[in-house]
This record gives sequence, C-alpha cells and structure tokens, in this order.
Amino acid sequence: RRLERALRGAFERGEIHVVYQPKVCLQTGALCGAEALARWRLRGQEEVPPAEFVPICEDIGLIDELGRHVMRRVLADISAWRAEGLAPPKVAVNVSARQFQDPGLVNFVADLLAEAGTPEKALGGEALEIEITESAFIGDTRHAVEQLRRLGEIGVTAAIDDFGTGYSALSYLRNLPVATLKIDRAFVSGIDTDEGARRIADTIVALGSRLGFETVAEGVETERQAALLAAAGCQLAQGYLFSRPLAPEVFRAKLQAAA
Ligand code: G
Ligand code: G
Ligand code: MN
Ligand code: NA
Repeated sequence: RRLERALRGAFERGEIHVVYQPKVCLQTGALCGAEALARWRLRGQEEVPPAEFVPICEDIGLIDELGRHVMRRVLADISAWRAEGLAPPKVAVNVSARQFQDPGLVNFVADLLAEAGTPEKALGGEALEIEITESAFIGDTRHAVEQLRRLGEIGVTAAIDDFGTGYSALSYLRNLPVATLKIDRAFVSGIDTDEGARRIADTIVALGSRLGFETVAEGVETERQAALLAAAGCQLAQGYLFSRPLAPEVFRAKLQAAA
C-alpha cells in the first residue's frame, strides 16, 4: 500500500532510473551487449528491487508507464553516447507480457527511435533488443508473433528471457521471429557443481543452436561456469563475474575505455 502510493508519483519525482549490465562474448571476452534494468530509489530511502515494484506496476496499471520511461531513457542514453563518438552495443530492454500485448508498442518504439536520432539520421532499431518471457506467448500467440514480426521490420530483435522456467511448449519456438534464448540463472548457478544442471544448460544451448538461436547465459558468477558454457557453445554471458549492473555514467566510461 505504502509502496503503491509512492510508486504513483515516482516517475514525476525522477526516482526511476536505469542501470546497464554488460553482456560479453564468451569467446573473446569483448563487450557485446547490455541489459537495461529499472531501479527505484525512494527519496532518501532504500532501493526497492524490481522484483517488488514491477509486479506492483502491473497490478495498478503503471506497467506501460514504466516500460515507456525505461525505453525513453535507454534510447536517450544510446543517442547521447553515439553523439560523443562512442559505439554502444545493442541494449536489451525487458518488456513485461502485459506491455508486450499493447498494440501501440511497435509504433511507440518506432517514434522514439525517430526522436532519438539526429535530424539527418534516425536511430536504427538494431540498437535495441527486447527481452520477453515465455508468458508473452500464452493466450494470443498469433498476436505475439505479429508483434515480433513488426518489431523485426524496424530492426528490433527479441530475446526470450528466463528460458526454460516458464511455459515451455517447444512447438511455439519453431517459427518464432526471435534471435536469442537467455538461459535462466537457475540453470547456470549449478552447472559447475551439479551434473544435472550442467546437462540442462548444455541441452538448452544445443537446442538453441539447432533451431538457429543465439544463447545468452544469465547470472554467471565463476570462471568455471563461463568455461563450461563456452565449451557448450553458448555465445554470450552476463553476470557478476563480468560486471554488476552499472550506472549510466559508469557504463559510459566503460565504452570510452573500450574505444
Ligand atoms: O535487476 P534485477 O535482477 O533485480 O531484476 C529483477 C527482475 O525485474 C528481472 O527479471 C527483470 O526482468 C525485471 N525488470 C528489471 N527491469 C525491468 C523493466 O524495466 N521492465 C520490466 N518489465 N521488468 C524489469
Ligand atoms: O529477470 P532478469 O533476468 O531480466 O533480471 C536479471 C537480474 O539478475 C537483474 O536483477 C540482475 O541484477 C540480476 N543478476 C545479474 N547478474 C547476476 C549474477 O551474476 N548473480 C545473481 N545472483 N544475480 C544477477
Ligand atoms: Mn532480462
Ligand atoms: Na532473466
């Protein structure tokens, strides 16, 4: 209740910001992407984790506002970094199942991309990826596929987040205009200690590879996990081993160091 009331004003008060967690190519160690993650710092108080405030946003009808706010911030950051001559990698934005259903989503993203560019050159959709969970395909699968196809037309790719933890009817995967599967942290955390977890992770990577998806491992915390994933053929990874989520100015400094 208290959080619900505070959240209603949080956007205008500028309390919602975005941090960036790097994704690295496992073969080279190079910075190959980033995931944008929303953060809420209550004025002068504790940070509220997204696992708490995202569901509240969904319950009280603020999820579209959160999604738009994050998308706007991300594109503004990318645009500013490019204007400085930096080369930010593709940034992934989490889109909740509710927000993904919004028929206005694609036009909203297209408009923001146009605004975020320079007058001479719009920002291409290739700058952006969306992360959706398997729950986005429950119900009106045709609409979901159509949304992905329209996003694809403006260059925006999609990744399936938390893959393997949700509604995993493999039949829906086959014809999906999606580029990437993200292996959930639950499967990654055990791979260096638990034979079963390692086999599941190997299988997801092999499945992805057979069906033409790139795979990204989440929550990589040890060198051994990274080595096992690389050996399995997983292309990208993110996790505390490489970097925590970074404030925009810290991520910018990283881009500058890499330039
Ligand atoms: O950053 P953290 O691991 O605490 O994030 C927890 C969860 O909150 C993640 O699963 C992530 O997908 C979700 N999340 C973070 N930022 C956003 C956002 O901007 N929009 C949506 N819909 N979910 C987010
Ligand atoms: O739900 P989603 O996977 O979109 O969100 C990723 C969340 O996982 C973020 O909130 C991020 O802070 C968290 N995270 C990122 N890397 C690690 C990690 O290496 N270990 C753990 N425990 N959490 C991580
Ligand atoms: Mn995610
Ligand atoms: Na995830």
